[in-house]
Amino acid sequence: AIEAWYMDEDKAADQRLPHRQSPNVACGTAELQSLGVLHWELDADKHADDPALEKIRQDRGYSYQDIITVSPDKLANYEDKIKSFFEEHMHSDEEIRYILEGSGYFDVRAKDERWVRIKMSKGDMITLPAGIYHRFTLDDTNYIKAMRLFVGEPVWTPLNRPQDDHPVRKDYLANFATAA
Ligand code: KMT
Ligand code: NI
Repeated sequence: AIEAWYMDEDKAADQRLPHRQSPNVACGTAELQSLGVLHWELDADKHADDPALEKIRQDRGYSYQDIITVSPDKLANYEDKIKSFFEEHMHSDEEIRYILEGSGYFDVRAKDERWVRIKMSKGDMITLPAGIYHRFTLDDTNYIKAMRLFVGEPVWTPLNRPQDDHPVRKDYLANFATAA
């Protein structure tokens, strides 16, 4: 199941650590939804033939899919990729990931600029809306295998912050981030 929390401010510590505040400050489903972040829990062992996954793909128009494995020995240019995943960025389209094995963290910016860390593990599927500032890191297991989905031909290009004048960023702010 997905769990999310507001991060601590310890920027010196390893990005792969949980970075919880103490005591923990949870970020619930309703709050994630208000940022435009949706998630589902599926049976990852059935991902090759799963009516529940098929329904989500149909409903949301996710016509493309592939599988990415992020680990030191499975991903080409691992160090560069890890670095760019963790740069704060947005995309002009949704970022959709379905975790098949392993685990990792997606961090998203909440309305007040605080980071919310979303723990994703096997069976968790998430969509980040176009225009939200976010980043990704492995956790200390250094391994994740995920399905990437997309509406139409995929565009993975990260648009690093700041993107204040990007129309997709403006749309995002109009739709989500200013509504309390
Ligand atoms: C991304 O865009 O940040 C990734 O694809 C990370 C690996 S998928 C969990
Ligand atoms: Ni991204």
